[in-house]
Amino acid sequence: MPSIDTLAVHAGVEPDPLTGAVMTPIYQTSTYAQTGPGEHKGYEYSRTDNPTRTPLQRSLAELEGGQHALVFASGMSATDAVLNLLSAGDHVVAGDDLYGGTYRLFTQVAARRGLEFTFVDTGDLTKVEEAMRPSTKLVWTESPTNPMMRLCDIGAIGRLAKASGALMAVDNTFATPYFQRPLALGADIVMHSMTKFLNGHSDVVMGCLALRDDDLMRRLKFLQNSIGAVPAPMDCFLALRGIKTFALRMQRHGENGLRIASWLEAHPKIVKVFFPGLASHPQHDLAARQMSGFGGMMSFLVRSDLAGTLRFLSSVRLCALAESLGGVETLIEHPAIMTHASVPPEVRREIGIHDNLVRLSVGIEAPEDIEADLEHALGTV
Ligand code: P1T
Repeated sequence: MPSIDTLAVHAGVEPDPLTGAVMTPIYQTSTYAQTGPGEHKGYEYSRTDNPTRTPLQRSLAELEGGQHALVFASGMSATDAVLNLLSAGDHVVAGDDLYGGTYRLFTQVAARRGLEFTFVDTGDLTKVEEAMRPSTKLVWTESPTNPMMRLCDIGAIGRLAKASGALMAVDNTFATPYFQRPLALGADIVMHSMTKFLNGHSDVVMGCLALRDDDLMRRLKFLQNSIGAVPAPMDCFLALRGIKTFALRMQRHGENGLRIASWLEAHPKIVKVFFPGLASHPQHDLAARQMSGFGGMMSFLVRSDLAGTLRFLSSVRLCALAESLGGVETLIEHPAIMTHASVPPEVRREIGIHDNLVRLSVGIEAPEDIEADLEHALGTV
């Protein structure tokens, strides 16, 4: 199998059959002329399939080492498609440290449809095992988690889920297939917010699911078409273009991530850095075993209170103070006020989202310039 560097450039994409165009055209059409009722070239209606979306889905399947992939209008709608495999009364074991929007979808939307959730630290296998019920149909994990950067043993949880007849899904947004391949480790479904590293340019909102099993694909494809939360052709084009440089970008995110995490850890204004590539991370060994690198995401505690932390965040110039992550530019944010505001304060405190916690998505700029910006802003603390 070609390396991921080659897959990023070529997987799924063929020259356009009509013109030879090397870049997949933007098929900005909702419908397709049929020669007779039901006689068509494989495309009937763009909610169902679109020729700019098809190569993107093939590319993502190959990048994740899957057989299939489906793209959605956002990461949240990709997650919702997985939840729609379940019925009222079914039970989900989910990580207790998740993106705030995922927690909101689970507790405020899916729970109203009758799904039941137990949130546990998926880094503790015993807790996952204890949470399983006969009605458990899905184990949902993030590894590393957003924003505390905790890991779970994907292979071990995959075996546990399989033994209970449940599906295991991994939100692989932070690690990306460049550093972690959950399907090969034993997961059934990989989910991505493609808004982040896969597209990489902070100009598209999109989600995807990658998987191996044909029957599961048939069920999810039915849901993709039935619910209709599909991305537009233009966005599929942009994502295809973003993926061309995916491997290069991730290599640089990884190098910069390790350097900035070490720099922060040595800084007197920083109490603690959460980054799986640091020897101080409690799951560093698991990270080294399960991942081929550590990416560019980290969080850290500023040696200050809320006011000092907000002063620091308002003082950055190069880093963008913004929600989201995984763009070529460095993004910094305050989880308690921004991305995880929908998690109740007592739950936030329990998982470690304190008022002095900052999350950093290290971009591909020169690392010394990122350090200089952080140094300047930390001077206000
Ligand atoms: O924003 P959307 O494309 O719908 O994806 C949701 C999502 C799912 N999973 C993870 C791990 C995520 O980080 C996100 C989106 N996260 C942010 C916007 C954020 O700043 O954390």
